Amino acid sequence: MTVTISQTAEVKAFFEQVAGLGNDQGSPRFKQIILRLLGDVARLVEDLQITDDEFWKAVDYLNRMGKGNEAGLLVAGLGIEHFLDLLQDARDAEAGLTGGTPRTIEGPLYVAGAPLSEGETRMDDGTDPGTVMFLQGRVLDADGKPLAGAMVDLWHANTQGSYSYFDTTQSAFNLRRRVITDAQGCYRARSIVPNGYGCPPAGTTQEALNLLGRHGNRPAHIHFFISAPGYRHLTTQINLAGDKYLWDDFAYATRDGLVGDLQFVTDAAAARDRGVEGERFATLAFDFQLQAADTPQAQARSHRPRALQEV
Ligand code: MBD
Ligand code: FE
Repeated sequence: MTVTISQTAEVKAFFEQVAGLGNDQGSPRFKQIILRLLGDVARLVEDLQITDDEFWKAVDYLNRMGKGNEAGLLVAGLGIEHFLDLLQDARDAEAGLTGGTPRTIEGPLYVAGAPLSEGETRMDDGTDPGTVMFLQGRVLDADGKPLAGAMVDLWHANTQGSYSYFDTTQSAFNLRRRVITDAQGCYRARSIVPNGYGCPPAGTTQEALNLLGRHGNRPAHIHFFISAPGYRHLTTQINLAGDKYLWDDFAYATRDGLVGDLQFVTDAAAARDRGVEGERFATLAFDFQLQAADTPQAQARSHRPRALQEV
């Protein structure tokens, strides 16, 4: 027989006391969340008959996860960050907010304060021997009208699948830039073709994925924050066609409408025209379409705590 006590008046009253319901200090919202969490954890422990060893292993896991700064990676790998997108999509559909480029997860590797330029930029510092990539496109409104002066804030990994700042061997802001669209709504970036990301093999996220029988890889991709006054902030990505993980992404970020098709060019004259050494480079064209903002807050990204690199 499974013994349960979580629904008894005594235990409920105890958790209410723990959650601060008996005082008028603190935050009512935080109290509400903690009360719910305590009750749900208690039910989980009872229903699955969580052993002491399992419980304390989980507590130790959380300590180790935090020490490795992997909480953001775990919520991506467990599909919770993607679930938040699905929930927002459903709320938008309910509210009649449709159209535009689909959103997808930010992930844990953004760094604020990247170099800012008008119209075009070069993202790589020249040290990575990857294939040169010319990325360009337009930012459009819901009717397809080009938006001049939009902010395109983009970041991606190097050919090792690593991101500058988190990979301290890369130069500051390598492969991270902000570009303001020109009068035709265009942005242009010269960079290198990225490789997919893999979770640190010895980290706590991979440890959990192993117990789920899953890998920790993402397809090659480029992240974007797109914003413009009067329009709804867009967090999204281009995931690259041809990658073996395109539709087998450990973070579930690939979505219809967010697949980018690199065109590889082998042409010595064209390479020389573009200032590329050798004869091979790649191009990628991708337009973004923004919804109109229905509130001022809708124009801004979430207040998720993010890394900020001082220069
Ligand atoms: C990444 O590069 C990423 O985009 C996500 C979502 C998670 C881990 C690494
Ligand atoms: Fe990423």
